[in-house]
Amino acid sequence: MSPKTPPAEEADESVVVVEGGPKSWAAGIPGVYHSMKPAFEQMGVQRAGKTLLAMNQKDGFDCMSCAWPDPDHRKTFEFCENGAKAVTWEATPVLVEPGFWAEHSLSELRGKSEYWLGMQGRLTEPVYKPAGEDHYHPVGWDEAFSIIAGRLKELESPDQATFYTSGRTSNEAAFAYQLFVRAYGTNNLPDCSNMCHESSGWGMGQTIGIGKATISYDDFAKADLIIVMGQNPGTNHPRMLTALEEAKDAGGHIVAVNPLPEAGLRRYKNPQRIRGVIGHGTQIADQFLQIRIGGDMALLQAVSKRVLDAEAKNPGTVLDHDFLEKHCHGLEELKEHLSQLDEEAVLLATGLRSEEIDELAQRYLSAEKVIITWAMGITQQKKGVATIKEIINLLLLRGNIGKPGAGASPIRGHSNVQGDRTMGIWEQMPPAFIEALGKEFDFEPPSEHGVDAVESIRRMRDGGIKVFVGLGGNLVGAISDSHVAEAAMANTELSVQISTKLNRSHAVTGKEALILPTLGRTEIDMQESGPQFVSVEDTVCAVHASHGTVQPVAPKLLSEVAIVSRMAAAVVGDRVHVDWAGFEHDYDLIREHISHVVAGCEDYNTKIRRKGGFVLPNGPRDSRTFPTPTGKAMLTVNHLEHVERPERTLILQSMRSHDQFNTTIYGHADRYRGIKKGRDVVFVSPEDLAELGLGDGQRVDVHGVYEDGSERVMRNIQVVSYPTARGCAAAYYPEANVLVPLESVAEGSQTPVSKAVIVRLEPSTAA
Ligand SMILES: Nc1nc2c(c(=O)[nH]1)N[C@H]1C(S)=C(S)[C@@H](COP(=O)(O)OP(=O)(O)OC[C@H]3O[C@@H](n4cnc5c(=O)[nH]c(N)nc54)[C@H](O)[C@@H]3O)O[C@H]1N2
Ligand SMILES: Nc1nc2c(c(=O)[nH]1)N[C@H]1C(S)=C(S)[C@@H](COP(=O)(O)OP(=O)(O)OC[C@H]3O[C@@H](n4cnc5c(=O)[nH]c(N)nc54)[C@H](O)[C@@H]3O)O[C@H]1N2
Ligand SMILES: [Mo]
Repeated sequence: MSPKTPPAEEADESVVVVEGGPKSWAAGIPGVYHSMKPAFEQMGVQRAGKTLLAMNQKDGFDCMSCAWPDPDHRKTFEFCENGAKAVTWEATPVLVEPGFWAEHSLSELRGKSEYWLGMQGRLTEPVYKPAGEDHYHPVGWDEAFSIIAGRLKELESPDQATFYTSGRTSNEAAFAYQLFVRAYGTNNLPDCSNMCHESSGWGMGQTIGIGKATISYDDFAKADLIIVMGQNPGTNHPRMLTALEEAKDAGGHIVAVNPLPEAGLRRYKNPQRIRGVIGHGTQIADQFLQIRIGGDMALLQAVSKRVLDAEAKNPGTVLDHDFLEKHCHGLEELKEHLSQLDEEAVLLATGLRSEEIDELAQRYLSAEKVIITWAMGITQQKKGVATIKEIINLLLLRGNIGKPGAGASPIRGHSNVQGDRTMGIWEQMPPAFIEALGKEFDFEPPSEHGVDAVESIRRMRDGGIKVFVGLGGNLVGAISDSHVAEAAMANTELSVQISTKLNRSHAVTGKEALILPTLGRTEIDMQESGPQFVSVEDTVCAVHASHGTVQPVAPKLLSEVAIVSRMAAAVVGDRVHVDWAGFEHDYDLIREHISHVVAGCEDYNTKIRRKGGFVLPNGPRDSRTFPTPTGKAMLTVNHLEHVERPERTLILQSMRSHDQFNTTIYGHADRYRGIKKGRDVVFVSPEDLAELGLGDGQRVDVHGVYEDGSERVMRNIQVVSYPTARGCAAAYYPEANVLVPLESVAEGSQTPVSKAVIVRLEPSTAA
C-alpha cells in the first residue's frame, strides 16, 4: 500500500450549484454506484473488497456510520452508500506525512474547512504543540502520556478537567476510559449524546424507566403502523429503508412527520431487489405530515386527544384498559389536561389542517401494533423531552409498549453511542453503577454528578475547567455557538484529542495541545495476546463483536484501548489497582470486569462470542416491567408550547447533507435535495420567499433573532427555493452552529436547540 497525496482542494467551496429540487426516491442503482466508486478509487480493489464485504457481517466489523441494527440474516452487501463513504474515509491509505506539521501552522489550519482538514488523510504519529508556539511537532508516545499526567496531577481538583467521548468508541475503550476518569476523581464525562439523543434518555427514563428502544429489529415487519418523526433515514440510516420496505410488504403502513419531503420517506428503490433496480421502487410513506418546526408536541397531544374522544364515544373499546390499569399511572390527569387542548393552538403550532390530524388519529386507532421512531428533529428542540413524553403517552394509551410489532424507538446516531452509555460514559451514572465500579476495583469513585457538553464549554470559557481530553469527536465543531466554543477551548491549559483524522478541534486548541492518533474499527488490532476484537451496541440494544479486517495505515498507531490504558497508568497507576497493561494486552480482561460491573453483561466474554452477539435485557420490551420508582409507566401532563415566530422571520433547522458524517464533510453535494455542489445554502419555501421579497439563488445574510438582542450571523448564504413547511428554513450543520446560542438548550436534557433558531434573512452585504 503506497501513501497517496490527498485529493486536491476544490477551488472555491462557497460556490453553489443547484439541480432540480428534491428527489422523490432514495437509493436504487445510484445508491450502489455511489457506494462503491470512491472506495475502489481511493483504496484500490483489494482493500476496498476486504472492507466493504466485511461490513456488518457476523465475523466482520460493525459499520461506524450509524447505530442501525443488523438483520439476523445478513446479505452479502450489508451496507449502504453512506456506510461505504465512512469506511472509505477511515480506511483510506492517504496519510498526514511527517513534514505536514512543519509546513502548516495552527493559524493556517484554522483557516481551512472541515472538508480540507479531513482530506489530508489519516493521522500517523502523536504530535505536541507547546504553549506559545504555532506548530505541532512529532513526539514519542511516552512523552505524550507524561505531559498529560503532569498537567492532570497539577490541577487543584479533578473537576478542573473534562473528558469527552464521541460515540464511535468501542465498549472496551469506553469502559476503560470511564474507569480511568472516575479513578482520577471526577464524573466529568460529557459525550456527543448530550447534543443528540439526551432528550430521548430523559423523556423515556422519566416515563417508562429506561432510555432505550423498546423494540427489536424484527418488530418492524410485524407493525401495522410505523410513525417516523423528525428523522431522515434515506441519508442518515439508509438501511432502515429496507426495514420499512419489509414492513410495507407485510401490510404495515408508514407515516412520515417532517417539515421537509425527504427522499427516503417518499420512495425507496432497494438495490438488492430487481424491483428496486428497474422499477419505481416502494412508496414508503402512506401519509406525509409536513409539520412546522417544533410542532410535534402539539400534533401528538392532538392525536392523543382524538384517541380519548373516541374512547368517550364508545367506552371500553378504544383504550387498552387492561394494560393501563396494570401498568400505568396518570390516565385521569392526562384526560383532564387534554380535554382542554386548544385546537386552534394546535393548528398554529403544527401548520397542519385538522383533517390531516384526524387521518393520523384514524390510522393510529385502526392499528393494533404501532411503532414510533424519531431522531434529531424531535430531540434538538426546546420542548424535546416533553415531546418524547407525548410519544410515550400516545403509545401507552393503546398498550403499544411491550408487545410484538409495537414500541418506542429512538434511532441513535453514532454507531456505539448507546454502548458507551451502557459502559458508564455519562456524567450522571446511577448510584448502582458507581457502587459496582468501586467494589470491583476497590476504590471510592466520586458520587457527585459531573458536567455535560454544554456545561463543559461554559466552564472552559470561565476558566473553571483547564484540561480537555476528547476520545474521538470534534467538540468545538459539533457544539452550538461555535465562536464561544472555540474561545472556551482556547482558554484551556491543555487539550488532548484522540483521533483518526484532522478536524477543527485540532486547529482550535488549548495553550498546549496533543493529538494522539488511533486505529479505526476497520483495522486489525494486534496486541500481545493476538488479534483483538471489540464490541458495540446498536439502537435496539443488540451487542456484538467487531473485528478489524485490514492492515493499519501506519505502524505507530495505537488502539483506543491502548491509548486509554497507557494514559490511565501514567495518571492514576499509583492510585488504584488496575492491571492497565493487562487491559491493553488482552481485551478479554476488560470484558471480564464489564461482566461484574455492567448490569445485563454477565458472562460477557461468552455471550459476545456467540455469532451475532446477544441482546441486553429491557424490562418494558421483555415483560412490561417498568423500572420507575413506582414500578409503573407514567402518563404525563406536559404544558404545550410552540416556537414563537415574529413577523418576517423564519424558524431555521440545522441538518445533515447526504455527503457528510456530522462534522466530517465527504463532499459538497446533497443529491437527494438537488444540491449538486455547495454547502452555503438556506432552504426556504417559495411562498415565504415571495412574502419576504427574496429570490431563488439570491445571496443573503442569515441573522439570528434572540430575546437578549445578541448578534449572531451567517454571511453570504445562497437561498434555495424548496418545498419546506411554511415559516421554516433549513441550513447545514456544522456551519449553522454559529447561530445556536450556548444557552439555548432543551428543557431538562440540556441538548442544544439545533433545530429551531429564529432567523431574519437580509440581502447579503458581502461583495
Ligand atoms: N450519513 C450519515 N449518517 C448519519 C449521520 C451523518 O451525519 N451522516 N449522523 C449520525 C448521527 S450522530 C445522528 S444523531 C443521526 C441523525 O439523523 P437525523 O435525525 O435523521 O439527522 P438530521 O439531518 O439532523 O435530520 C433531522 C430530520 O428532522 C427533520 N426535522 C427538523 N425539525 C423538525 C421538527 O420540528 N419536527 C419534525 N417532525 N421533523 C423535524 C429534518 O427535516 C430532518 O429530516 O444520523 C446518524 N447517521
Ligand atoms: N447544529 C447542529 N449541531 C449538532 C447537530 C445538529 O444536528 N445540528 N448534531 C449533534 C449530534 S447528533 C452529534 S452526535 C454531535 C457529533 O459530535 P462529535 O461526535 O464530536 O463529532 P463527529 O463529527 O462525529 O466527530 C468526528 C471526528 O471523530 C474522529 N474519529 C472518527 N473515527 C474515530 C475513531 O474510530 N476513533 C477516534 N478516537 N476518533 C475517531 C475523527 O477525528 C473525526 O474528525 O454533533 C451535534 N451537533
Ligand atoms: Mo448524533
